[in-house]
Amino acid sequence: MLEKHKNLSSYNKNQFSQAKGLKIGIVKSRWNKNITNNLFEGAYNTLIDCGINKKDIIKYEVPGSFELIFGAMSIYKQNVDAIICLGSVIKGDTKHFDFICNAVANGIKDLNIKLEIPVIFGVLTDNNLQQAIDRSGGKNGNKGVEAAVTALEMAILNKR
Ligand code: DLZ
Repeated sequence: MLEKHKNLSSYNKNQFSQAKGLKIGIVKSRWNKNITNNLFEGAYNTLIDCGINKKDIIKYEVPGSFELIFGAMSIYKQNVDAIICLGSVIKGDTKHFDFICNAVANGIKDLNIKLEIPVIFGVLTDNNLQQAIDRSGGKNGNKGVEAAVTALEMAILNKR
């Protein structure tokens, strides 16, 4: 079980010496934008820190997490080496949370089967706003950083 306050966002950039020249797509959802903007910042800064050129980071924005799948399909046409999907779904009073979470997780899984590049699930699925804050640059790190690190590792693996 995840330690309650563990920060999982540390990485060693030396392991990404082969990342130079990779082209990475980031699709970010606008819903809960204070959270997703922080996820984006974490992912973007991590890519730059690991040697990705600014011009090789392609950014798309979509209305909500449900649209991340279509957004990823569109960004794929830009010949990217990996796609990072960033969203934040926060539980409300209805079943919407379950439908969106399941659809997005399954949709991104399907893209990983269909496309020949990795598509990373950087979507927070939290019970409340505080959990989302804690995981988007708060005490539990930044899921955007983790998504970027995962994208680089998988893109390098795919190039071998
Ligand atoms: C409708 C909706 C709701 C209730 N909650 C969220 C959320 O917490 N996070 C999120 O990313 N999107 C949410 N949406 C919007 C849906 O993802 C989608 O944009 C709409 O259902 C339109 O397809």
